[in-house]
Amino acid sequence: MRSRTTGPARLLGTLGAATALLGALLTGAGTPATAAAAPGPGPAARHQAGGPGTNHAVDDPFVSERTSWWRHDRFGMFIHFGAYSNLEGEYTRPDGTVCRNAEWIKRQCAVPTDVYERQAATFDPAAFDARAVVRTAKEAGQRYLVITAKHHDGYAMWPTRQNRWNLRDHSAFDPHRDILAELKEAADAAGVKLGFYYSIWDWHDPDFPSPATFPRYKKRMYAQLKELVDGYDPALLWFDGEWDADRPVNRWSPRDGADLQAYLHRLDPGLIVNNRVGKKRVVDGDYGTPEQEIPAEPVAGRLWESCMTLNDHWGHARYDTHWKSTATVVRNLLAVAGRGGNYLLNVGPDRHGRIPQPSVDRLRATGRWLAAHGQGDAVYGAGHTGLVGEPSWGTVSRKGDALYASVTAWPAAGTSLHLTAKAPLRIMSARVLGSSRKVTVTPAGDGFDLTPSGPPTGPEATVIRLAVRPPAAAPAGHGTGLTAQSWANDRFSGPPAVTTIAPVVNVAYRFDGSPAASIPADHFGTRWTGTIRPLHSQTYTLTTVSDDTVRVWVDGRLVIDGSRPHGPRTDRAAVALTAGHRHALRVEHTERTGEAYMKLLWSGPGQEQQIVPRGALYPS
Ligand code: FHN
Repeated sequence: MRSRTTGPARLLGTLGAATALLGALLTGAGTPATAAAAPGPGPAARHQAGGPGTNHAVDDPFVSERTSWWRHDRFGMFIHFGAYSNLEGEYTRPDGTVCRNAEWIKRQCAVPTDVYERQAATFDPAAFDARAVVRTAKEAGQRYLVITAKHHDGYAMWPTRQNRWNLRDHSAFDPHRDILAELKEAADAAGVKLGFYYSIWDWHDPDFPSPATFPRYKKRMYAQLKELVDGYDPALLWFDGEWDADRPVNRWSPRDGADLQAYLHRLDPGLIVNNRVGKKRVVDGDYGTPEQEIPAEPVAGRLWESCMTLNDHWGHARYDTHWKSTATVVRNLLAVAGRGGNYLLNVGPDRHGRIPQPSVDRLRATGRWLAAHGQGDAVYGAGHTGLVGEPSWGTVSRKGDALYASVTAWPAAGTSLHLTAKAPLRIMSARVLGSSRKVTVTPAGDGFDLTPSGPPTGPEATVIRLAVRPPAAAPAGHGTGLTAQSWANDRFSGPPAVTTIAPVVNVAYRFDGSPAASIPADHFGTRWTGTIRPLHSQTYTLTTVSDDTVRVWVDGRLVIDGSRPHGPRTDRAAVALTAGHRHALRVEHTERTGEAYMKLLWSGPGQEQQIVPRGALYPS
């Protein structure tokens, strides 16, 4: 976030035994990059596009300071609140029939625009209490908030100067109030991060539908985002409405996403942005956004956050009483943390601005569970271990030298829970959080049997804290990176135009960048050579994120072959490496035309996914 006072913001007039396996698990699931669309709007003159020599990758989101709070906090509150909330999920048509929907009610119920605008003019969320909202999030253990600043209906929840379709100029709400400013003030006071949801797809803006006027819409969108960043200093922006849609046709392109990301990071280098800033691809934004689902394992090549409703609607629907139980919420949160993700759980305030009591009750109960017996340690600052397999009886997260086995299927008396080790591992002790009952740990087959005694501590989950001694590691490396040779052609022909030492393999040239100012943005190639030195003897997963082509050799063997030109995608290879040994490494990337990316990550038992760090890389 911006290094500025963040006081009340006011809008001025902002991984058992390693198996020796060297093979390739090529998973080239990818979608071809779409052609570069028309350049984005001419953002303000002072924000020039990058151009040749620009690498838009500013850091590794898996380990950077910029994302550290987000990766630690794990659990956020989503708030869907807008003009649609005023209808509370129901629209009675002139013929007396009732149509039900929440935040999509205007479109799904074919509410005529003038009728929708008239109802919005009566919107008066006078009971919206920012401190109560933040208090509810804190009590839930939710450490960041993401509120809809503008949903698909285009209605702005702040006093934007770009139109009069907003809570200040088009409602019955007190024109002296600004709910985003109130929320910013309350969040700052409570030490809770604030983010804004912003829909790219806009059903209301008259310039959105036509190709001729879409640039004018984008210019207004940039201006609104600048108002939000300058006026409220958000920690993150949660884009949505990026997909190819109709009514109105959504012309948002990968190029638009690239331009917008560059613009936002020039506005605020500390900003975190989700993948819907572009087209929800592995190269867009800082993290993926699976919705109403939890990935079965860590997501290749990127951070991720599952967003979910508490009932079945995002916006308020007064008839929807299908609430998730507290146990479901807690178990979802533990599963998300154990797979290295975040959980963004939604509330939909009613037309008065109040969070429904059933939401508040479940959120408070979740917070009480997290606060009890240190059970929150299984979530906050915890992540994917890789040292053990994910069991059928629950989930396991890791925080330092502790594993948190969160049991959701408690064993019958005298029976045990099996934990498969994926690397040499010693369990030094085991105890149930919230119980003095004994837990016996017995080496068994490919891992350990945990035999607890006594009953579970509750219906949500019972957490067994295992103090572990992870596999011995080689001394830390002092690598300086790889030799990087780049050519102004995609055939590596002739002498390289540029040779440097690249600390890591982490490039996002997008549409306008290239390895050097002397190399044009299309038809170039880079070869990284040197050695990679792991700390552990184990099977690592090497993951590449690339566009247009990639090849990776380890100890002279081709382990990733993405030589057919492709759009942004991930490829993976399982590679056995020896602790402290310097394995020969060669990576080749070429760019034909359009956008270009190349990242090399690793993960494995006890190694959370990250871009292979500089200390493990040595130049040829
Ligand atoms: O269309 C929206 C929907 O209304 C809601 O905002 C969700 C929340 O992530 N996002 C879109 C559907 O993917």
